[in-house]
Amino acid sequence: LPQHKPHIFKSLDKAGVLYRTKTADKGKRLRKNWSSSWTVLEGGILTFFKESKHLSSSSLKHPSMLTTPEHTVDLRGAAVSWAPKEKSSKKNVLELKTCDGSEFLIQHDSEPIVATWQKVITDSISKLVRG
Ligand code: I3S
Repeated sequence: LPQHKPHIFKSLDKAGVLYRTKTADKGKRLRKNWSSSWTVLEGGILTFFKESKHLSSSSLKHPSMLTTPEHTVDLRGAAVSWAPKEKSSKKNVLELKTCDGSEFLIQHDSEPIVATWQKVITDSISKLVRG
């Protein structure tokens, strides 16, 4: 895994599978479309990769599909918090708002997993503020 490309993983903060949906794009509300996603936090950027159902035979023939980000979120000026109840009927939901008016909901059935993501995203945002 990381051994052959250590420079890429040097500043990896966290990675894992989360459930997520984008709910706004530059201020425009979007219809929710929940899906699971391989999620990577690295260097102030949160990247949601396409979900594992895309790891089909075609993606094995075209390996670039395996690494195509679906959303790349710049955390500079972003805010993350526990989502208010009315945002979703799901449990353990985080709301991430970017400075350009995009919004995401992030969820996992495990509370400690979501709490850990909240902490690492918050830490990353404050690191960006400090420069
Ligand atoms: O905020 P909403 O509209 O209750 O969100 C639900 C919808 O996105 C729904 O899809 P349809 O609009 O195709 O019915 C999803 O299946 C639900 O998961 C969404 O609600 P939750 O409470 O799970 O975020």
